[in-house]
Amino acid sequence: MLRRRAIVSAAIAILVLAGLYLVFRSSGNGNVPPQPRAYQLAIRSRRVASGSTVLEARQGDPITIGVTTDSAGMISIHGYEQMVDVKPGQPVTLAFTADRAGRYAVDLHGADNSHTEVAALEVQPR
Ligand SMILES: [Cu+2]
Repeated sequence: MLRRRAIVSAAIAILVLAGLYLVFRSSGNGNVPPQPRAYQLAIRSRRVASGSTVLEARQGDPITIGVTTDSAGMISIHGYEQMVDVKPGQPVTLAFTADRAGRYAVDLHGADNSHTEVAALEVQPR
């Protein structure tokens, strides 16, 4: 009888371990550690003159975005409440964690009251 109980216990242990393996394996990208992302945008005449217009990240990644412009105003990432004043030729940096998934407009709010989406931040869910 003891031997049979030992066999049943071993079978249960194997099933539990197999289940745990499947659960952890299927969690996929959740196991990828956050990866720092750095972007540089040079904006001229309210357009990205150099740099990417789509800033890609995965949820949890630390992000830095360096920006230079040829006009005064403010760079704003709606939905992330990230804002920084810009002046012609003076580099500024936004630094934050991409803690929300989705697509967010990176806007130039001009001192002349213009409002232009110059790029987009795209954050993939983790
Ligand atoms: Cu805006």
